[in-house]
Amino acid sequence: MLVLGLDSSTQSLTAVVLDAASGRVVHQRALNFDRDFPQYRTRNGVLSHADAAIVHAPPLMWVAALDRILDELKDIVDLSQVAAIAGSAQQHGSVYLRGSFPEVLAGLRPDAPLVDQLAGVFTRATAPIWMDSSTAEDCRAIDAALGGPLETQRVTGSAAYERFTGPQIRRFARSEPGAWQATGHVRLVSSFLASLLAGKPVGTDWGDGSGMNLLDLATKRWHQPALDAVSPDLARRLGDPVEPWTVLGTISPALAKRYGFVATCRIVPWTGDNPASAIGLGLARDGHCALSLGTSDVLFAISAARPAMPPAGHIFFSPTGDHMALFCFANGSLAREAVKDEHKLDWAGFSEALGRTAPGNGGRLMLPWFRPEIVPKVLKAGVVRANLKPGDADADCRAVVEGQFISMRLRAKAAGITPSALRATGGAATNLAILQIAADVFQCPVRRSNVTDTAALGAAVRAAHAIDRAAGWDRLVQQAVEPQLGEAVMPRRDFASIYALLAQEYAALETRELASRG
Ligand code: XUL
Repeated sequence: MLVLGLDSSTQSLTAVVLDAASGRVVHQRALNFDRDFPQYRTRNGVLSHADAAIVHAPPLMWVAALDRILDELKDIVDLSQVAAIAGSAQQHGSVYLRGSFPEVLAGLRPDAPLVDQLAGVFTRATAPIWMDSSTAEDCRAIDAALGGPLETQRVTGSAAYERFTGPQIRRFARSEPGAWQATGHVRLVSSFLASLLAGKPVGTDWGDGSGMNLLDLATKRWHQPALDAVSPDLARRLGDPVEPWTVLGTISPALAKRYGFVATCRIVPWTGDNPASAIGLGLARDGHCALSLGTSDVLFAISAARPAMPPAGHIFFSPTGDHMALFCFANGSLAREAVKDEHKLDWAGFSEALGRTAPGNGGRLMLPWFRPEIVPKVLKAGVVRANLKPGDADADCRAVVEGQFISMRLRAKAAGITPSALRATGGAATNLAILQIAADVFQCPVRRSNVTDTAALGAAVRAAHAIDRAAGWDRLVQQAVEPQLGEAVMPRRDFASIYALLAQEYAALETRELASRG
């Protein structure tokens, strides 16, 4: 028996097929949006806009990618053996659909491309995604309606954040009231794609739902005052929140026929890429922590009890139902790449530069705000350099990476998180020089996963869990995840005091800079 996990991230769609009994990865493949779907004109998976704060992507591109990857898979894997499908997607992005969405899904035909059948169903051709920071006004309004940012955070797990879905929906509703009136359904990227597979609109799981500023963490239901602060009559457009491990139903008959799935193939709710990655990295227990070094850099930790978070942090739910403390940094790979490109290096050259420079970088520091930053909140991009000479490529490479990890360490400390070990995923986790800096800054061992997309692996493990809950997370993780972990990169204790000092200097520089920006 097989299970399928899919991950629709910012830049690509990945599929992982697992043998459910042994946990062995049978097949893995990925499509890159820019390369494989040039007709949608994205760059790094997003559409450019004259206003840098506005970042959208075309939902039809995600549909085209889902159609293509299933079509390719059917020629390689016997899809009739797939007992369940789960998935994950970039968090926070929202898709706006006509009232006819259920009929369109129910009426899908097996013989025509999905994009042709769905083209008319959107009330908004593009979907705002997590990189969008255009909703400052909406955040203020939501926080004010709920009694201030701390109260919004207490109820929903996060203060109102620009990229979160509640503020994004609010902006759309007030700036395009006609299109909003025509909108019968709003879904996250995750619940939109799950709806296609299920052949009916499905609800949003708690894990991804907690990235909306709309879910009451205590009741796991929508928080009516938050809905009211966004738009009247929002609840019916969202559908009910769903348990992450529930089975939503069986696959759409049209898709079963199109790709050769059996009619009984179960559809499990999709979640966010970070909650799915938590499982794909084996974070099934209280206290487990990980770094995801992708388009965004993310630090997350699993906590059975609700963690006390500083204002910049978020509390989501992991697929096990535990809490998941999370900090998301917009300047992840993008910032590393900007430094690499500025000095005309390739990744090998970048790593050599890290090797040539000493931990602590002689006190040279960078606040790597190449684009608006989420943590700390920086709405206008602008890199800050201290003691760095222009053109010093080696020092710049170390400064960007050290700055990123020091910033993470500061937030972790503020949340009472002191990792005793870290797991790492994302493109940059393949770079041992970068992982060594993470180990030195956090002063703990770091193990990376050898799987390119741990969210897709986590999704496949979730599919296996949904069909055999008795197996329990520990056994599934042991079988499917542990064999994929690489050797630990060990911290060098000699550098503990250097990084303690540098962290203080970084914090002081950041405080000064934020104060000067007002
Ligand atoms: C998390 C966040 C990003 C996206 C990236 O809050 O915004 O990590 O999930 O896909």
